[in-house]
Amino acid sequence: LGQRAQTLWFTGLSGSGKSTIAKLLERELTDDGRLCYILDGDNIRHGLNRDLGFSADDRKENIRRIAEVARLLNDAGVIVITAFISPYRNDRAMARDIIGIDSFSELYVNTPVEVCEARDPKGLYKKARLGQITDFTGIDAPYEAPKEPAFVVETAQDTPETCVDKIMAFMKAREST
Ligand code: GGZ
Repeated sequence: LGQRAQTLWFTGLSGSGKSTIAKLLERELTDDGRLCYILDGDNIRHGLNRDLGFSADDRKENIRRIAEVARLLNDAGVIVITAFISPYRNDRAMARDIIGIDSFSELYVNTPVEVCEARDPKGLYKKARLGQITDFTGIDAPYEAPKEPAFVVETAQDTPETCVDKIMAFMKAREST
Protein backbone atom coordinates (compact mmCIF):
# COMPACT_ATOMS: atom_id res chain seq x y z
CA LEU A 1 0.00 0.00 0.00
CA GLY A 2 2.40 2.69 -1.21
CA GLN A 3 5.64 3.43 0.52
CA ARG A 4 6.35 4.48 4.08
CA ALA A 5 6.08 8.23 4.82
CA GLN A 6 9.36 10.02 4.18
CA THR A 7 11.48 12.60 5.95
CA LEU A 8 12.84 15.40 3.77
CA TRP A 9 15.87 16.63 5.67
CA PHE A 10 16.98 20.16 4.68
CA THR A 11 20.48 21.24 5.66
CA GLY A 12 22.15 24.61 5.07
CA LEU A 13 23.39 27.77 6.76
CA SER A 14 21.35 30.23 8.79
CA GLY A 15 19.60 32.46 6.24
CA SER A 16 20.05 29.94 3.43
CA GLY A 17 16.30 29.71 2.89
CA LYS A 18 15.51 26.35 4.53
CA SER A 19 12.38 27.54 6.34
CA THR A 20 11.02 29.51 3.39
CA ILE A 21 11.40 26.51 1.10
CA ALA A 22 10.07 24.10 3.73
CA LYS A 23 6.89 26.16 4.13
CA LEU A 24 6.27 26.44 0.37
CA LEU A 25 6.91 22.71 -0.04
CA GLU A 26 4.49 21.93 2.80
CA ARG A 27 1.82 23.94 0.98
CA GLU A 28 2.45 22.10 -2.31
CA LEU A 29 2.30 18.69 -0.64
CA THR A 30 -0.84 19.62 1.28
CA ASP A 31 -2.49 20.84 -1.94
CA ASP A 32 -1.54 17.45 -3.38
CA GLY A 33 -3.52 15.76 -0.58
CA ARG A 34 -0.51 14.63 1.48
CA LEU A 35 -0.29 14.82 5.25
CA CYS A 36 2.91 16.59 6.22
CA TYR A 37 4.50 18.46 9.09
CA ILE A 38 7.46 20.81 9.42
CA LEU A 39 9.95 20.49 12.25
CA ASP A 40 11.99 23.68 12.64
CA GLY A 41 13.56 25.92 15.24
CA ASP A 42 10.22 27.53 16.05
CA ASN A 43 8.52 24.35 17.17
CA ILE A 44 11.53 22.33 18.38
CA ARG A 45 14.18 24.65 19.81
CA HIS A 46 11.50 26.59 21.72
CA GLY A 47 9.92 23.40 23.10
CA LEU A 48 11.32 19.89 23.22
CA ASN A 49 14.91 21.14 22.83
CA ARG A 50 14.77 24.34 24.85
CA ASP A 51 17.52 22.98 27.12
CA LEU A 52 20.02 22.85 24.22
CA GLY A 53 22.43 25.49 22.91
CA PHE A 54 24.88 25.57 20.01
CA SER A 55 27.93 23.63 21.22
CA ALA A 56 28.82 20.67 19.00
CA ASP A 57 27.41 18.30 21.67
CA ASP A 58 24.15 20.22 21.96
CA ARG A 59 23.72 20.38 18.19
CA LYS A 60 24.22 16.62 18.05
CA GLU A 61 21.57 16.05 20.72
CA ASN A 62 19.28 18.52 18.91
CA ILE A 63 19.59 16.49 15.71
CA ARG A 64 19.20 13.14 17.52
CA ARG A 65 15.91 14.16 19.16
CA ILE A 66 14.60 15.70 15.93
CA ALA A 67 15.38 12.47 14.07
CA GLU A 68 13.56 10.41 16.72
CA VAL A 69 10.49 12.66 16.40
CA ALA A 70 10.65 12.47 12.60
CA ARG A 71 10.74 8.69 12.82
CA LEU A 72 7.66 8.60 15.03
CA LEU A 73 5.77 10.90 12.69
CA ASN A 74 6.83 8.81 9.68
CA ASP A 75 5.57 5.71 11.53
CA ALA A 76 2.24 7.52 11.92
CA GLY A 77 2.13 8.14 8.16
CA VAL A 78 3.15 11.79 8.19
CA ILE A 79 5.65 13.23 5.71
CA VAL A 80 8.19 15.20 7.73
CA ILE A 81 10.09 18.24 6.48
CA THR A 82 12.95 19.32 8.74
CA ALA A 83 14.68 22.71 8.56
CA PHE A 84 17.77 22.73 10.78
CA ILE A 85 21.32 23.80 9.97
CA SER A 86 22.51 20.31 10.98
CA PRO A 87 26.11 21.33 10.18
CA TYR A 88 27.91 18.08 10.99
CA ARG A 89 28.08 15.21 8.50
CA ASN A 90 28.21 12.66 11.30
CA ASP A 91 25.07 14.04 12.91
CA ARG A 92 23.17 13.91 9.61
CA ALA A 93 24.33 10.31 9.15
CA MET A 94 23.02 9.57 12.65
CA ALA A 95 19.66 11.12 11.67
CA ARG A 96 19.59 8.96 8.53
CA ASP A 97 20.27 5.85 10.61
CA ILE A 98 17.54 6.70 13.15
CA ILE A 99 14.94 7.52 10.50
CA GLY A 100 15.95 4.66 8.23
CA ILE A 101 17.90 4.97 5.02
CA ASP A 102 14.84 4.26 2.84
CA SER A 103 12.80 7.04 4.47
CA PHE A 104 15.44 9.76 4.58
CA SER A 105 16.38 12.28 1.87
CA GLU A 106 19.08 14.87 2.45
CA LEU A 107 18.30 18.13 0.63
CA TYR A 108 21.17 20.60 0.58
CA VAL A 109 20.21 24.27 0.51
CA ASN A 110 23.42 25.43 -1.12
CA THR A 111 23.44 29.16 -0.46
CA PRO A 112 26.93 30.69 -0.18
CA VAL A 113 27.76 32.19 3.20
CA GLU A 114 28.28 35.61 1.55
CA VAL A 115 24.69 35.53 0.29
CA CYS A 116 23.36 34.42 3.70
CA GLU A 117 25.36 37.14 5.41
CA ALA A 118 24.09 39.80 2.97
CA ARG A 119 20.50 38.68 3.66
CA ASP A 120 21.03 38.48 7.44
CA PRO A 121 17.27 38.45 8.14
CA LYS A 122 17.69 38.35 11.93
CA GLY A 123 20.91 40.36 12.23
CA LEU A 124 22.72 37.31 13.60
CA TYR A 125 25.69 37.42 11.19
CA LYS A 126 26.28 41.03 12.23
CA LYS A 127 26.23 40.01 15.89
CA ALA A 128 28.57 37.11 15.15
CA ARG A 129 31.01 39.46 13.36
CA LEU A 130 30.92 41.77 16.37
CA GLY A 131 31.60 38.85 18.71
CA GLN A 132 28.21 39.28 20.41
CA ILE A 133 27.34 35.67 19.45
CA THR A 134 29.99 32.96 19.37
CA ASP A 135 29.99 29.52 17.73
CA PHE A 136 27.94 30.91 14.86
CA THR A 137 27.79 28.53 11.91
CA GLY A 138 29.72 29.81 8.90
CA ILE A 139 31.56 32.45 10.94
CA ASP A 140 33.28 30.77 13.89
CA ALA A 141 31.68 27.32 13.80
CA PRO A 142 31.93 24.85 10.91
CA TYR A 143 29.41 23.85 8.26
CA GLU A 144 30.20 20.54 6.58
CA ALA A 145 28.50 20.47 3.19
CA PRO A 146 26.89 17.16 2.18
CA LYS A 147 29.03 15.03 -0.12
CA GLU A 148 26.18 13.10 -1.73
CA PRO A 149 22.91 14.93 -1.09
CA ALA A 150 19.76 13.52 -2.69
CA PHE A 151 19.06 16.98 -4.07
CA VAL A 152 20.72 20.41 -4.15
CA VAL A 153 18.70 23.63 -3.93
CA GLU A 154 20.31 26.78 -5.37
CA THR A 155 18.57 29.75 -3.75
CA ALA A 156 21.08 32.30 -5.05
CA GLN A 157 19.92 31.48 -8.61
CA ASP A 158 16.34 30.24 -8.28
CA THR A 159 13.32 31.82 -6.62
CA PRO A 160 11.82 29.87 -3.71
CA GLU A 161 8.93 28.86 -6.00
CA THR A 162 11.33 27.47 -8.61
CA CYS A 163 13.29 25.63 -5.91
CA VAL A 164 10.09 23.95 -4.70
CA ASP A 165 8.96 23.10 -8.25
CA LYS A 166 12.30 21.35 -8.75
CA ILE A 167 12.00 19.46 -5.45
CA MET A 168 8.47 18.32 -6.33
CA ALA A 169 9.71 17.11 -9.75
CA PHE A 170 12.55 15.26 -8.05
CA MET A 171 10.17 13.58 -5.59
CA LYS A 172 7.69 12.57 -8.29
CA ALA A 173 10.45 11.16 -10.49
CA ARG A 174 11.74 9.14 -7.55
CA GLU A 175 8.28 7.86 -6.57
CA SER A 176 7.66 6.54 -10.06
CA THR A 177 10.84 4.42 -10.11
C1 GGZ B 1 23.88 28.96 14.33
C2 GGZ B 1 22.28 30.03 15.61
C3 GGZ B 1 23.24 30.25 16.59
C4 GGZ B 1 24.56 29.77 16.38
C5 GGZ B 1 21.36 31.10 17.28
N1 GGZ B 1 24.84 29.13 15.24
O1 GGZ B 1 18.55 31.84 11.13
P1 GGZ B 1 17.95 31.22 12.31
O2 GGZ B 1 18.67 31.69 13.63
O3 GGZ B 1 16.51 31.22 12.50
O4 GGZ B 1 18.50 29.76 12.33
C6 GGZ B 1 19.55 29.57 13.24
C7 GGZ B 1 19.08 28.63 14.31
C8 GGZ B 1 19.92 27.34 14.20
O5 GGZ B 1 19.33 26.30 14.94
P2 GGZ B 1 19.39 24.81 14.41
O6 GGZ B 1 18.64 23.99 15.40
O7 GGZ B 1 18.97 24.75 13.02
O8 GGZ B 1 20.98 24.53 14.49
S1 GGZ B 1 21.72 23.11 14.52
O9 GGZ B 1 21.11 22.26 13.48
O10 GGZ B 1 23.13 23.44 14.23
O11 GGZ B 1 21.56 22.53 15.86
C9 GGZ B 1 19.80 30.91 13.96
C10 GGZ B 1 19.80 30.57 15.43
O12 GGZ B 1 19.28 29.25 15.57
N2 GGZ B 1 21.12 30.56 16.04
N3 GGZ B 1 22.64 30.91 17.63
N4 GGZ B 1 25.53 29.98 17.30
N5 GGZ B 1 22.61 29.38 14.46
